Amino acid sequence: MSLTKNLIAALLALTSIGNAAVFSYDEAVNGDLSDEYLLPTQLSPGVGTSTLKGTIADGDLDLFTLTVAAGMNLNSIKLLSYATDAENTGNVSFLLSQPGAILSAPPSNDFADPIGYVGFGTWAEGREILRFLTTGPPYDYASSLEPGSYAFWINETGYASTYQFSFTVAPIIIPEPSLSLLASTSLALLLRKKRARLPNPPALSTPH
Ligand SMILES: [Ca+2]
Ligand SMILES: [Ca+2]
Repeated sequence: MSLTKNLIAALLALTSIGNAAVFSYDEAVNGDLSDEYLLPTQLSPGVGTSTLKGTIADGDLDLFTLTVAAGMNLNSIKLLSYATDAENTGNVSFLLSQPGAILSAPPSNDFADPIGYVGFGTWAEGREILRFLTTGPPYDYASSLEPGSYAFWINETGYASTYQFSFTVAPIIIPEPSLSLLASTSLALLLRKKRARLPNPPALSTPH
């Protein structure tokens, strides 16, 4: 695909997401993320970096669905900040996720279905979280997530904690074939044509 075609594909992808823009969701301003697993808070990040800030404590569920538009990839989930009990700074909260618009079952401590998860705390501040999400497809240490909906569940069964995540989305770019690949392909075709034109070697006569 030429550079121009790649550019057009990126522009079409940008158009297809309509008015989707980066979001900045703050529970203190926009309200607590849903506790209802059948009605998770809907978030649709546009191209760029969106942020989500909230608090979680035992008894609270923070459930949201992130929808990555066609032609886009989610390339990063980063923990920007985390604060928890001052005397238990090693505490971790959990970010869990399944592909789909909602979780496959109500959130519970004995959630049976496969679900990607990562325990995040101060250890993860400023770090990429997406690559720590495990286990099971599509999360096996993936560096990006394809277009589609992903149900997320932030869980904390101990100390009240605050978190801030960023989500970065970018258009899918199909890589250009490299010049060296083009050159080697052309050379191979040329050699094949030349070989086809060579006359057959004379048949060896058998001595009588
Ligand atoms: Ca909350
Ligand atoms: Ca909540």
